[in-house]
Amino acid sequence: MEKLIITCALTGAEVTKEQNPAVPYTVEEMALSAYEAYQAGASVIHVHARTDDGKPTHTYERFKAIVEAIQMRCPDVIIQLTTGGAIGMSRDERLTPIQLNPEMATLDCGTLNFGGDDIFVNTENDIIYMGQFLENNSVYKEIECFEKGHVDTVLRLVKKGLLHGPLHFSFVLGVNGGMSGEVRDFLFMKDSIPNDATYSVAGIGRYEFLLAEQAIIQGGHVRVGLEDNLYVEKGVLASSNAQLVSKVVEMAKRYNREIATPDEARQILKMKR
Ligand code: KMH
Ligand code: ZN
Repeated sequence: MEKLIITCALTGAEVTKEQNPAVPYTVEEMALSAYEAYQAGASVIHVHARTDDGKPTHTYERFKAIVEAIQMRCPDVIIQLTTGGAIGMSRDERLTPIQLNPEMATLDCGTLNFGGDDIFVNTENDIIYMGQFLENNSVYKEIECFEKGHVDTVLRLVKKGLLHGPLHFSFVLGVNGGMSGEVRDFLFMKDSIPNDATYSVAGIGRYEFLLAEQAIIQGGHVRVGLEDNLYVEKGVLASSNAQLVSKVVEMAKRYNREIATPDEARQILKMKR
């Protein structure tokens, strides 16, 4: 089996220090958290930006500061910038960090409820516009699918020649409003993508380690991190992003899956630059 690519989603846009004090906000906190996660075994760091007091922000300057601080501590790690941002941001605002010419970025591939009154809007035209923007700038896409209809949309757009491979999916399962993260949900998603596509699984909340284990067994890849889940086990807050990554590394050892370095991850994902 291929080596395991671990992505660490440091902070997202929704979770707060009130929920878990380890959630990073400042540039320094992000860089340190990324470094610890990288040391623990993460080869990809998924980045959102926050202001020092924790509000989601999506400015070029803030992303630049975060990217430079992470690159200083771990020069070879793959930095994956979000184009999802936070609920309510416009298409063009969401593409702002792409001005930094990142190696990889997310492309969210469908609209869904996001808890309460929130709707995470990704219309078909948004997907085409943002997807083509990434392709035209040679930014590797990680295709975020929160339910099976999102996978179908991507495959249809690829068939029409509007989006292109390599196809690397991220199944984000367990969002309030999206598909749940039971094993059968994951298997359905995994079996719905082309044989030559790659995938990673991000289980939200209590699904994080259940789905990490499934992905390890099935030859997929894994995303963990405080963006997705605040607990290292039921009722016990994670002390850091690295602790969540370490738990996956331990799990992988039990199934004899070796952990990919960033360069090995680039090869597995067929990233060219
Ligand atoms: N914060 C969510 C609304 C992504 O990073 O691409 C969107 C999100 C997805 O986190
Ligand atoms: Zn994200």
